[in-house]
Amino acid sequence: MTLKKVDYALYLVTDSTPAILGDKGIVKVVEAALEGGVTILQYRDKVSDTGALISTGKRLHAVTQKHGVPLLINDRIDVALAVGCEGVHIGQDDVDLPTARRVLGPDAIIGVTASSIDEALTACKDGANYLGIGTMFATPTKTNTKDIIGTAGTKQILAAMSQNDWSRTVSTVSIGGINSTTIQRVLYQSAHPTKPLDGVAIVSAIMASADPRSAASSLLSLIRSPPPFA
Ligand code: TZP
Ligand code: MG
Repeated sequence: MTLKKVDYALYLVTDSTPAILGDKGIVKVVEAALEGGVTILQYRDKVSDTGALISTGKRLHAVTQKHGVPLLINDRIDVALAVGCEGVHIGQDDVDLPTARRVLGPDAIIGVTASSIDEALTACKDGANYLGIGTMFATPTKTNTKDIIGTAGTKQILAAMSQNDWSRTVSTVSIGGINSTTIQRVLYQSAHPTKPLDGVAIVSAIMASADPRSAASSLLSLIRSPPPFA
């Protein structure tokens, strides 16, 4: 299996809390979402211990490999190494990017959360492959987010990336409160002329859905179709 070029269009971020996953199995939900068109997966699990993270990570990796989609682990470079997956996503309070790069190597996909222009440009300089820009809108999925930046704040970050020549080398996704109602507003109101978003990162609109396959496929159609208000 060879991985396709990284496509950030529909980036699924998992959640293992009962409020979102319910009593559904995470691997089954992810499998359905991949069938619906998810293009990249982040295994984010704040409840399991290290052993369970590694074993679920390996099961998820088997499924993502079947679909030719990269798997990243949230926060934990040790778990990413043990799983042997494609990379990690780190926040501002996690291990620093240069350390993650040193440990995981030049080919790993490393994403960083950025809520401000400073955070974004620092992550670009330090060699991030992509930025998770947010929080876009307030969301019950993650209530301890420090900054709600909306489409205007996101566009300012994209503009700063463009002005500093990071447009082509560093990809971007928006995260927070993105669902079938908000997705086109996010994509088109955030877009800077020379640096549009490469995709959207979504938790509950897929993970909490009774039908994750069709949730993913409807979201992907919205991403690929022009907005009604363009
Ligand atoms: N980081 C910023 S907001 C968020 C994360 C992990 C959660 C987004 O969840 P949802 O359900 O897509 O709003
Ligand atoms: Mg983190």
